[in-house]
Amino acid sequence: MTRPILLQLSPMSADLEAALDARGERVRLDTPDAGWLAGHGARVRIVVTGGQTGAPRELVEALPNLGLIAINGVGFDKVDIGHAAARGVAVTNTPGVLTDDVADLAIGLVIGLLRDLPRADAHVRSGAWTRGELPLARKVTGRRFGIVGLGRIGSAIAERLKPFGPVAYTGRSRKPVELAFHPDAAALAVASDVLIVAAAASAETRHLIDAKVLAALGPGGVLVNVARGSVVDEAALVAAIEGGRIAGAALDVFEGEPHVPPEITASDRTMLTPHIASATVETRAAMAALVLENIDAFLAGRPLATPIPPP
Ligand code: 8YV
Repeated sequence: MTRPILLQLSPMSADLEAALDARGERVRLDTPDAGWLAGHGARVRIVVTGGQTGAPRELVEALPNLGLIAINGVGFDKVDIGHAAARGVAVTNTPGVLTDDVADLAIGLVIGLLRDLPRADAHVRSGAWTRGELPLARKVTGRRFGIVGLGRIGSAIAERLKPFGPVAYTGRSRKPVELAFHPDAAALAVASDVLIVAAAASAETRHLIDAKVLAALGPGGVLVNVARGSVVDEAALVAAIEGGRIAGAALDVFEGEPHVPPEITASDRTMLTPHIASATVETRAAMAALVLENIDAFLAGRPLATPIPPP
C-alpha cells in the first residue's frame, strides 16, 4: 500500500519535520496547486499546519481522504471547524502548552512600551547617549489594566499583572474570578490605562477593538495585542496613533502579517514583535510533542489528545 501523505502547509522545526517524516510521506507546500492535488490529493490523510496558516476550505474539499488537520498552535480561526466536521475531518490544536509564553510576552510588551525600551536600547547602541538623555517614559506600577478575553491566556496575563495594579476584564461572559467585569470592550477601555487583547479570533471578535474602543481608551492609554491581528481594526489603530487619540501600541500580531502598515513601523509610539508569543525553544518543543501525540492517536485509531469540538 502506498504511504499516506502528511501535507505540511507552514514552516515547522527540523525536529518536528523529522518526526513527521517517520510517520508518512511528508510533503511541504505553501499552497498545493490543482495539478498536485489531482495527482496526489487522494493520498493526503493528514494536514499539519500553523495557527496563522490553517487550512483553506477549498483545500479541505480537494482532499477526499483527509482525516485530520493538526494545528501547531492554539488559534484555529483559519480552519472552518464546522465544515471539517461535516466532512468527517477531525481538527486538533495545542492548547495549554503555550499559555505561559504568550502571557510572559504580554508582560514584556506592557513594560517595554510604557518604559520605551526599544528606543532606550537604540539610544545606547547608536551612541546618542553621549549627546543627551532620552525623554522620560511612563510608570508601569499603579496602572489600570484591562484584559479583553479572559480565557486561558487572558487569565495567565491577569495573574502576572496583579502585582502591578488593578486588573479588570471583558469577555463573552462573567467568570467566577475576583476581577472587575465590564460588559464590553469600550466600557473596559474607559476604565483602563493599558488594554490587552487576548481574545480568540472569530467572526464575533473581528475588529472588536475599533475606533470607538480606542477613543474610549483615550490619549493616555495604550493597546497591547498578543491575540490575532483581526481582533483590532488596524486602520482605526493607525488613525488613533497618528491623531494622538491613544498614547501607543505594542503589537505581536497584525491584520496582514507579515506585512505591517508603514505608519505603524514608522511611529515612535509603537513596540513591535513578529508574532513570537509562543516562539521559545521549550514551548515549540512542547507544541510539537502535542502535534505528534494527536497524529499518533489518529493513526492508531485512538481518541485524540486535544481535539477541537465542532461548533
Ligand atoms: C504560532 C499561534 O506562531 O498558537 C497560535 O495560535 O499563532 C502561534 O503560537 C503558530 O501557530 C506557529 O505555527
